[in-house]
Amino acid sequence: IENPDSPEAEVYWIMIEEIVSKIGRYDDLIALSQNIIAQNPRNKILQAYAQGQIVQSYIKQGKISRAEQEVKKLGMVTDWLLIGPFDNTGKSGFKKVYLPEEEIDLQKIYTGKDSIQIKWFQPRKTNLSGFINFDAFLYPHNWSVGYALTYVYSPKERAVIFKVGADDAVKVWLNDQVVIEQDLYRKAVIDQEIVPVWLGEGWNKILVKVCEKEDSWGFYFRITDLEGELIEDLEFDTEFKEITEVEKV
Ligand SMILES: [Ca+2]
Repeated sequence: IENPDSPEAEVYWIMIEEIVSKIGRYDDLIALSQNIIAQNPRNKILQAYAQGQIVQSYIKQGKISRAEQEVKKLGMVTDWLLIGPFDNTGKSGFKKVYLPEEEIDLQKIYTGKDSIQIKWFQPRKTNLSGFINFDAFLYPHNWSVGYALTYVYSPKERAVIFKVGADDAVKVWLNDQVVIEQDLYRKAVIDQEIVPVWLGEGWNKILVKVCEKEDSWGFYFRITDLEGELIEDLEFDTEFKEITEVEKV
């Protein structure tokens, strides 16, 4: 890809990715990806795809510590509490307001899908790629709804961009305001949804709802500044926080 900012670049990239990974030439894919990133393209989606490909290639090669180093450059949010499953029979769950949308009570036991007793919990170990894999932690998987919760601390108020990819339908609240709402059933790719939001000074609450039909289930979540660069001074924590009312834009 000679010019990463050309409109065709993303299409070429997806084709190249597919061919090269099919024949298992991960070193070539890593070199190609590094080349794109080194050109510092204005096309930040392509840059993120390339960085994601470096991570995936190292995972496929079994180079776990390299993958861990590289995934840090994407700024994936991996510190979450989870709860689920709630019911999504016939894709009915997206519009249903389950209790985690109305209250956060980390000790309370809720009644989920099939009358299962569930509560918020911290997953033991999240996926190396930054994908929050609900399949690994919530059961039953099919026709289910899961929630993830985290708090992000910003030392000042500022505009940032939430970049989310989900399998399948996804809804995201920032400080109890809906900022992403996508009732689509599809595979997760990083940066499917890109939305500028306003973080308040101090702790901010992020709640993610993901509805599942079948097969894989989960989401990617990362935060960048408006130029697509990582923000170094954000902190994440899953202990309950009272959110003070912040002004929204
Ligand atoms: Ca799915």
